[in-house]
Amino acid sequence: MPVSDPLIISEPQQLTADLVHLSTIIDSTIPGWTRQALTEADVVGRHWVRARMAEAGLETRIDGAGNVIGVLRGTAPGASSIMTGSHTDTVEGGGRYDGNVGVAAALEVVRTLRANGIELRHDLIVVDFFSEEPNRFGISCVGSRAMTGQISTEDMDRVDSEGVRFGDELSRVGVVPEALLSARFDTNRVKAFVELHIEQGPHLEEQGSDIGLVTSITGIKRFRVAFQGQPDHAGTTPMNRRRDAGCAAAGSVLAIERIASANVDGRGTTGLITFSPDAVNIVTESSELWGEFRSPDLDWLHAAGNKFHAAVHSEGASRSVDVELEWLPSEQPAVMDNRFIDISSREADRLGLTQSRLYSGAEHDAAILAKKIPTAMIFVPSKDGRSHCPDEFTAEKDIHSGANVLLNTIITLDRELDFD
Ligand code: HGY
Ligand code: MN
Ligand code: MN
Repeated sequence: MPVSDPLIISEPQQLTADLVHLSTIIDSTIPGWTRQALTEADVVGRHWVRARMAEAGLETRIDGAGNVIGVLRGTAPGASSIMTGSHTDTVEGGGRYDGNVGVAAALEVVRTLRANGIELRHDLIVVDFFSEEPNRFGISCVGSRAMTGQISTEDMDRVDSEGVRFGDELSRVGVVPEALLSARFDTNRVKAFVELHIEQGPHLEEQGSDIGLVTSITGIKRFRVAFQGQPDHAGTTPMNRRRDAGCAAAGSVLAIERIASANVDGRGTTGLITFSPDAVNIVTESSELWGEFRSPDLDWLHAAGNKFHAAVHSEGASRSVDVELEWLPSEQPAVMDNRFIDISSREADRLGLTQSRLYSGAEHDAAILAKKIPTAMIFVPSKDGRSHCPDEFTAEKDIHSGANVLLNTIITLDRELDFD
């Protein structure tokens, strides 16, 4: 097979313009760039993405799980597909690049293929996955889980701290739970998934690499802990007569830090904590804590979970505080496909880009899809390793380099791998 020069994306300014436009569809009452799933801004954003897909020449639809899908038909009727994409929902007060880069770059890949008259043999499916970031019901990657049958009826019954049911909240934004649960793809027909994403950490910048090739994606164990003590007067109740739920929660926060710090790849975070009542002169009656452990090592994650279970019960028992520990939907570490990594590596070389291999400490739809479909991820550097904050930044030239690697990886996958 003749090896031609790598293709270069045709309209990098369009890719940049798409990112700029997406950054205007936000909840402007919150500092940073906020387009959280289950909000109006997210609905508007995803419809805008669908319109851009149609302009790029894709057949578009929104599936039962809220995923925005565009298909560029291949030349071999009935051939299996290659999939790419990412997400456009953000965390609260997040940045402009997390997820958005992978969706905007996928659109530019399609425009470039068409502008150069290149027809793939396989269908190319571009997806803006619904609700990638963890929501207040403790569920992340909702769209990719639905697409691959990794979400259940029980998940629809999860409630937030106000008692609102997840299934009801989905319906409010037009995603019908029954349709979500049956939005499953025939994953045997999708032979490759490739996602471009910002690194969200400092490794590439430290290494001076243009491109990151992901070897595996971290596993995650998320939890919610409810502590139930007793409200008492803050001045008259001796310290040894208290059932202080706040202190049990505080001890558990420090246990998370202690457990995770004991391992170089261990991560432990308390993301949310509440005390009730909300008063300076009442001993805390109840407290709720949400957090997570992460590691690429499944055995470490299990061990961290066991240590945390022991720690929260000991923090409660020593204060006569009742403890309820709930494990939320978690994710096992995901391994990327070595053949695909090698193809992206070759393409990065041909494009004259420097590269490193690394594991991802961030979660991605790719981790969900990798459980069913051979998958690869391409990273581009994040300034100062910052992400999930308004300062998140990736230089335009790095995004364009990443889009070029994505483009040529897809072309090579289409040509080299025998999918059928
Ligand atoms: O939470 C994560 O790691 C990802 O950014 N959703
Ligand atoms: Mn994120
Ligand atoms: Mn992301």
